[in-house]
Amino acid sequence: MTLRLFFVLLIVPYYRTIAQIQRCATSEVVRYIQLSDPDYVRRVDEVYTQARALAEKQLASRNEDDTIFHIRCVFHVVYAANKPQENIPDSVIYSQIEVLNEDYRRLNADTSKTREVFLPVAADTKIQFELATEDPNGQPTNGITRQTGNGGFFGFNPIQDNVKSNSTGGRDPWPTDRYLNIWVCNLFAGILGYAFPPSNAPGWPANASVDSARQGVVLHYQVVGRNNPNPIDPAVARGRSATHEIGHYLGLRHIWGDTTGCNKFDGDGIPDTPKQADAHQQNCDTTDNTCADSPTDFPDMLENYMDYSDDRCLNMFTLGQKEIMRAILRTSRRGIAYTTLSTTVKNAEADFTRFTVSPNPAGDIAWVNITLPKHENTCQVRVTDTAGREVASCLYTGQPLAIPTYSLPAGIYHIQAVSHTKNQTIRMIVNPR
Ligand SMILES: [Ca+2]
Ligand SMILES: [Ca+2]
Ligand SMILES: [Zn+2]
Repeated sequence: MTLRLFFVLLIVPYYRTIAQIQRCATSEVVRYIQLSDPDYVRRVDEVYTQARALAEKQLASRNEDDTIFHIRCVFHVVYAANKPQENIPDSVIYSQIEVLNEDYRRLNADTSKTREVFLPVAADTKIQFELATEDPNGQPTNGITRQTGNGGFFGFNPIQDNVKSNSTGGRDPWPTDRYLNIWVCNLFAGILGYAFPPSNAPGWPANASVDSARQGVVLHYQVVGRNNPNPIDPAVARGRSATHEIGHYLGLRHIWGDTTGCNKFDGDGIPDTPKQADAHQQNCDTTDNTCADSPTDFPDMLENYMDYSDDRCLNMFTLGQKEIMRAILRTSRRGIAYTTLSTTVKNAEADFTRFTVSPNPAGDIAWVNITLPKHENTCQVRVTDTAGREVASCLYTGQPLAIPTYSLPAGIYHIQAVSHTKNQTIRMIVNPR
């Protein structure tokens, strides 16, 4: 099948360097693992196939999915003791989170540069990022760890993946099924970053993936944030290496499909990204049109985050890419994000005529009653704890809805009801028993 072919073809080195900068080494590390673990490719293929099926279903349903995914991130800054500049300040990491939230929510200032022909497929992915507030032991944290490490004379090496373990001079991850681990270090040979695509197929036992301890993103310390005190090059100084690598981590492939030429299958496997013969290397030439598409021929989408273009030309993900990433967040990366419902509603009158939870404080069961707006038959009801974790989610269909509260720990919960025109949240208290 075509996805397997993709990886076989990957054995041909495809990349060039931009002024001695190698934008991303993800394909190289995947290819390398394939040599020692042939089943890795099958697992990645399987996950991608499932994600594509889910994504196609969502695109076809035409129902806007209002779920927002909030990804918990931890940054591990691993620096050489004699190179304090590698120990980037917190402010640079905050800037990186800001860039990610702009790019993934399509709030970036340069959306205005997206060419008109691509506006119909430009996407707000409704994926957000935040620094973890709780460490794996339940203790408060700022979501940043720092430690001295030793990547050797040339820096850490993507093929050895040595930044991800204390035993190899790096730092062990936090549980990769609960956090997006982002290692920041000096990377070998001017490589800006790399990431592993998801390989934990849905429904498998936890940790079934042989490389769960390696899941995450690695970034060169000089490409983090857009206020980096030592940017490696102005071409990549807007924090978009992280946008690109997290795209891989959430299942996306390079837009040109990692092999050169037009006579290949559908490249990245996503219909709304045009065919493209090769990566754009620091090139913002909007006249480029390297492959004929049918029925409509589009120019190359060099503003796509999954190309190798200059940070200054990148400004969009597509709807197809969005749905792949969201499908991955519902399956193999399910544990790393919590969800909320979008607070944007189409009607200014957001509250329901009636929305009650009783008793409150709750007994063993709390009853939800809602008066649905005219012409609406259902609304979604979600219960989340104060950390934003969803504890229940159901559809209200006009009948009183029972929320079993006897199994919930004591505390405050948010009950949010969302219909097409209304969006309201009520606080519910569960007392200690
Ligand atoms: Ca495509
Ligand atoms: Ca074209
Ligand atoms: Zn890449």
